[in-house]
Amino acid sequence: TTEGKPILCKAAVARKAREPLVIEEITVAPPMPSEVRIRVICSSLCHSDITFLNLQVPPAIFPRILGHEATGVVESVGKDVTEVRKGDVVITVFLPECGECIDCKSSKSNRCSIFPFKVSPWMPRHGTSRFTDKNGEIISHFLFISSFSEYTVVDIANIIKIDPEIPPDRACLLGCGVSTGKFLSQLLYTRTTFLLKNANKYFKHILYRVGAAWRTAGVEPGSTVAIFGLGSIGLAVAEGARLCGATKIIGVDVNPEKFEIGKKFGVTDFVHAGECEDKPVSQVIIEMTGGGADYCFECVGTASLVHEAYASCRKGWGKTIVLGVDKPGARINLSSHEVLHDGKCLMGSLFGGLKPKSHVPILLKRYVEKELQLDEFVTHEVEFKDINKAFDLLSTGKCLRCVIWM
Ligand code: CXF
Ligand code: ZN
Repeated sequence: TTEGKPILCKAAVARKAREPLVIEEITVAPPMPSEVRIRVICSSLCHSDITFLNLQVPPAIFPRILGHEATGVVESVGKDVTEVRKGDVVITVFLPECGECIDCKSSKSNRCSIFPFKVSPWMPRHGTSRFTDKNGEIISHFLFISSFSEYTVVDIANIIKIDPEIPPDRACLLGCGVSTGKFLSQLLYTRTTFLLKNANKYFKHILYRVGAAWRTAGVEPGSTVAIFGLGSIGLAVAEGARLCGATKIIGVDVNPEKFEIGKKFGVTDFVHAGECEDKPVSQVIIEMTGGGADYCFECVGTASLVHEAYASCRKGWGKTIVLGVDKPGARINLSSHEVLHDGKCLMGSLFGGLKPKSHVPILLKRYVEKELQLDEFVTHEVEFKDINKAFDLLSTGKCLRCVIWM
């Protein structure tokens, strides 16, 4: 048994900014109290992995093991771990949920205050690394997960036990990007349970959509939605908006091929950014919606696009939601008068506002019941040794999710 001992294994190490990952032998220390060591089965690539590989100035940190959307098997557990045991199948989530603090207990928040989210090089609870290279040098963690390694150590606050029957290459998607976009449909679900006890099946379905829309981000039937960026997050948002009954779901992307795939998720109209005859995209959307979309979602991770999304939403009640991840420090430039006069709402949403431990299992259940799409996000898969191909595919926009098999 390897329990309590260091494990020698292979990991893809980010050694230098903008350079391919290097597969090398590393040592993974045993888990400390409340931590779990897992054997990674597979891991999907999220755009944040690329963003942080490409960082050349602080908070850039190298060497580092990237990767944060993973499915794995528990190899051993640290002291005080009762939630999972050796052999359990788990997925990782970058957002911690301790379940005990005032924020975890509140239904209004997904921001644990005991383990506040940050992009740290260390483990959340003990503030140290479990990885060393063959020269004994410390390797940094990423988003508390670091799944581009055959073995990794993750805090129990970042782990969700799943049904081992669920395909690992689908479950892993829910650790970050796809869940972030799915929040509309998730909220939809929680709203309905009590409303519908006695309704028949068909009626249930209708109310279930209506109730959700009414309660949450407020995407009501008949509303208009504009989605900037049709990657995994944007497409997941489109599906949520469709379930909420939005009638016009405008997808905006620089790649016109995204319209075809977008239709499968609910996109009804397409704006080809960069080809709008000198008109800003916001102007085009204002014309298409007779004054601005009710809900705009920035799903690219470009600060200037947040401004464009904000400008595209309707004065008086429009709501813009930032889901994309720009480089740390990127600024949004809004004039105080524009904000004052417009009367719009601008909000950010980490992990789509989902509470990882409570809500991800609901998303998984809905996937199993064929109510939510996951299969359609996986457009590519590669073996671990070819991990750099996944980076090429995603950074050139050729894939949605690429699964890396260990
Ligand atoms: C993101 C969330 C915002 C900071 C960087 C990482 N999460 C996952 O991709
Ligand atoms: Zn991510």
